[in-house]
Amino acid sequence: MNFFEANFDGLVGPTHNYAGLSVGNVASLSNAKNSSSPRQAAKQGLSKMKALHDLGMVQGVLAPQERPDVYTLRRLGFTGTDAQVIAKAAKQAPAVLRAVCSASSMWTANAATISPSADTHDGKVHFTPANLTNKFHRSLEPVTTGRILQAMFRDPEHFAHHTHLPDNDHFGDEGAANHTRLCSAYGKRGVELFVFGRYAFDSNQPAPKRFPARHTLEACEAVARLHGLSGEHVVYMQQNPDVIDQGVFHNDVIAVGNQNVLFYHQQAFVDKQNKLSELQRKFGNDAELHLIEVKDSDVSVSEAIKTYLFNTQVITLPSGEMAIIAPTECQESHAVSSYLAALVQQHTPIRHVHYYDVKQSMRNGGGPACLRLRVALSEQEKQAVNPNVLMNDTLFSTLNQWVDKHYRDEISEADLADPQLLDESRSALDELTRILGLGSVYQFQQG
Ligand code: SUG
Repeated sequence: MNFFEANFDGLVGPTHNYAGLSVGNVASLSNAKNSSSPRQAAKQGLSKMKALHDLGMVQGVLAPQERPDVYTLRRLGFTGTDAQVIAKAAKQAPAVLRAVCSASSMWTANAATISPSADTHDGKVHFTPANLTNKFHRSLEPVTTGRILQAMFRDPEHFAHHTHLPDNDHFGDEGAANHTRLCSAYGKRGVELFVFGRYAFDSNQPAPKRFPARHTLEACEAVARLHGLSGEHVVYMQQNPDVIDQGVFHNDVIAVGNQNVLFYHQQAFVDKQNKLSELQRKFGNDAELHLIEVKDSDVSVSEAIKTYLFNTQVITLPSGEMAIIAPTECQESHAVSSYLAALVQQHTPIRHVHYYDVKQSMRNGGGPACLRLRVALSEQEKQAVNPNVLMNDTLFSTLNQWVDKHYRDEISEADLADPQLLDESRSALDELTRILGLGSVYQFQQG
């Protein structure tokens, strides 16, 4: 049977803005309060999706969420009409209003953790939305994420959906940003590598001191249990607390993997040698496992954070060769672009580098890999995916026109208080659910 990896990219929502909401994420804090361009952001994202489609990849679209989230403002005691709720929040709690306006669901690497059917006990593809408890603005995402994923992957014969983990920092779960599946081929049972930042129930274990570790070991173990993974095919690795303290808030800022390649920085993990040996043993001998370690002397941790060298997508092209999909920030750095130019000449499956401009997202700490959720599928499972969410030339032009019709060119902090933004956002999303055939996934559509 034919198996491949599909990428579902987050479509940037109409309220995309820079609010400085993510402590520990250097780009988010340093661009706080700058004005943003939702239209340009959405178009940059769509161009990347189209480029991957044109490379022969299966590419899908994951819809954004309804923002501002007036339902949360109501839960927090703001009353009146929607416009009054927003006006009161703007006056009394502007920081809360900024948070409920975030378009952060665009980073779909944090939408959920997915285990393909080859790895799970019942032969279904399993989905667990991430609870994203560590950041208030992101903790608003999982319920709608779950609804959207169910509207995309409906068929219960192939797809199993779980509720997000309990909403508490003990089970802080950031989804696929901290999950990498290594395998000899997409349809063969793989090793699922779960990376966590701290132990929730053992304060004697190492943990960062400056910035939060968002994801716990206990959350990883719970997802592995829910997905029915066998312990012989799972590895848990802890992120080096020192790199979290330098701004590596997710593992996908310092490591990325695909099939038989793990590409990571020298400083990424705690107890690295032992853990990589365990990974090698569990991976088996079906294929050569390429552990590509980038040394400090080649690219420093701070350069990796600035350029997002590891927030690249490593993809397998239809030819079987691998390509790295990198942000233009990598091209602009001498150290990183020379490293990548040398890498594609070496004896590894990675043969090509392609650079794309996703600067609007990068300014909030979201590179190419943050924008995508990977789902390994068989041909039969792909047939069961809602076909309207899959990228093609027509959908690309329809979505570009949709963005032109509904999105603003620019948003500054003051615009978030404009009640008109909610109306614009709702009409955009209402039309989008028809384009993508999602049904009524948003609360405003449910009355
Ligand atoms: O969770 N930024 C996101 C970036 C997520 C990147 N995802 C991955 N690495 N997979 C975050 O920190 C910033 C929003 C603001 O400041 O306006 C933000 O939420």
